[in-house]
Amino acid sequence: MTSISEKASILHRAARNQTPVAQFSLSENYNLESAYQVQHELIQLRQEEGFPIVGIKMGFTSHAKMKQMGVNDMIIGQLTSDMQLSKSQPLVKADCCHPRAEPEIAFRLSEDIDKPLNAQEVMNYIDGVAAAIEVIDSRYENFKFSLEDVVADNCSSCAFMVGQWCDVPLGLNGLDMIMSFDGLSEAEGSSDAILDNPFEALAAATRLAHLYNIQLSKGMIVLAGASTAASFINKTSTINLEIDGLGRTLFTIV
Ligand code: OOG
Ligand code: MG
Repeated sequence: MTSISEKASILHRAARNQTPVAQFSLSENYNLESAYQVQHELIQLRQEEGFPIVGIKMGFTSHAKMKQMGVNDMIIGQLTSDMQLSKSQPLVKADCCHPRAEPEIAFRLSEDIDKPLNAQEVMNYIDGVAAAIEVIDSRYENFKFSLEDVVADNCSSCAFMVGQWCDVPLGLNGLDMIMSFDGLSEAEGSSDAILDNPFEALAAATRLAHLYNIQLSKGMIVLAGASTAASFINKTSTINLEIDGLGRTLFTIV
């Protein structure tokens, strides 16, 4: 049985050395509560390296993602500054274990949120929406995990790129999302795949953040979760995401 702190330091080392480890759940039982405690300690280690929290991410908000990973519950993870790719900054593949890309929608918080809100209410707490690509990279061997394992591993968070912020539209339904690898369509989805309405993902984020003591502060970025299954980044050198009415974002891989 490994302690909370041991799990956090094993996962932190796995990420920093690009060496996946065995899932904890194969050798012991632990619950979601402890898994979130591991996540908090893991994020603490990143902060001690000088990387503050810049946002949060939702996971498994679409059927495509749940089916791909064999889980059926939503999860929340935390994004630190070292994960955010700035404009024209490439993703360094050698810094990852087995990265995958996901087409997402990002929100920017215009105020602190300290209570659970519904999909109507959250619209008053954001001042920007953008196309975003998330790079996930499980620190577990073969990208396999239980719900507790993936929560402990900060929901496989690795890197993300956010496009130009747009004004908040009244609705985010029916937007085509097309992710291309080197100019060829790799994954096509609709914003409807994200809980039938991406604002629902933001509402779910306020609930989970409240439940697991994660702060939502003004200026933070919230990733709503992928609308399609994730795609392995193998020999790809450019990833582009185009969303109807929200513009595009892209980055290169070196
Ligand atoms: C967990 C992260 C899921 C999403 O957008 O659904 C996620 C994983 O699949 O490794 O980021
Ligand atoms: Mg994601």
